[in-house]
Amino acid sequence: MVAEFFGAVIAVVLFLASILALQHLWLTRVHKKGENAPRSSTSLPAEATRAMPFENGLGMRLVPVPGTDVLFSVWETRVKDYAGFAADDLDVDEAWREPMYLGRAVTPSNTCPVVNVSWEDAVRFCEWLTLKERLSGKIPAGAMYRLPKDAEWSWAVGTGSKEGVGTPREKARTTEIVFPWGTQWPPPMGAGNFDSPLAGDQTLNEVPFDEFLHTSPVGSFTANAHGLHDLGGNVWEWCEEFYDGEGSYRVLRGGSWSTSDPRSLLSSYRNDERADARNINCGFRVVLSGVMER
Ligand SMILES: [Ca+2]
Repeated sequence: MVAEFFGAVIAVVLFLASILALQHLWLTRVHKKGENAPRSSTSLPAEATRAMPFENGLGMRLVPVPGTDVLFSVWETRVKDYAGFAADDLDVDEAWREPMYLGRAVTPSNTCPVVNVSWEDAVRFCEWLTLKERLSGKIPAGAMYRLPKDAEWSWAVGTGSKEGVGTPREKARTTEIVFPWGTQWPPPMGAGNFDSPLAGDQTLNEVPFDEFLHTSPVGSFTANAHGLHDLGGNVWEWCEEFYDGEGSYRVLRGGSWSTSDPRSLLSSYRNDERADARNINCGFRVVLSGVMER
């Protein structure tokens, strides 16, 4: 009888402790999300600023980036954004749905960046979104969503003013050591979602660099000077250009959750991939053109 009583007491205590632990986890998450969410937004794209992003019909937030005449999405395109496209277009390839790696979901929540989308898929998403938002009056008739140009992405990451002319492959040959977070190597904690171990630093070999096994919800890490999240890490981001100026390979920038090599994380680095290839570490970010005065 006494043993049963104490058993019941222990069960109740364990139950309460687990409730408290869950509540703490939930509060931590909410707090973290709140820190990175822009405080206000506008429905008028031409009036967007860093402090007051344009919010489109999918709830994407877009901000101006000096040096360009486009608005940049502050986040990579999320699973839930892409799901809207897939619901409207039955020809969309299914590889983006619940991709797995090493027995775990690559995109465990619908606010993670969508992966397994080719350059061609991303371009079709932009065309779909443009049409949808023109019809609903969210954007003017002359405005258009598209992938960032390679040079625009450079302005976004902070190297735009330093780049000369040339193909993306040629521009990748810079010797300057600058990463999306600055000049430190290894990156400071909280700099982004990368892979562990980070090559070149043995002290980090035993320690996961971040809490995420694969992709992380967009906005989990601090924004850069323009208000953009995850330029370094999380997923590689398709850009509009050909890697060599022509051919069948397109540019990818920024590294991913599976990147640990310092060279691949340089702001100047360009990855390249066939326009029809789908990878579990590749996604994209959109820009909105045609709404700002040059
Ligand atoms: Ca990225």
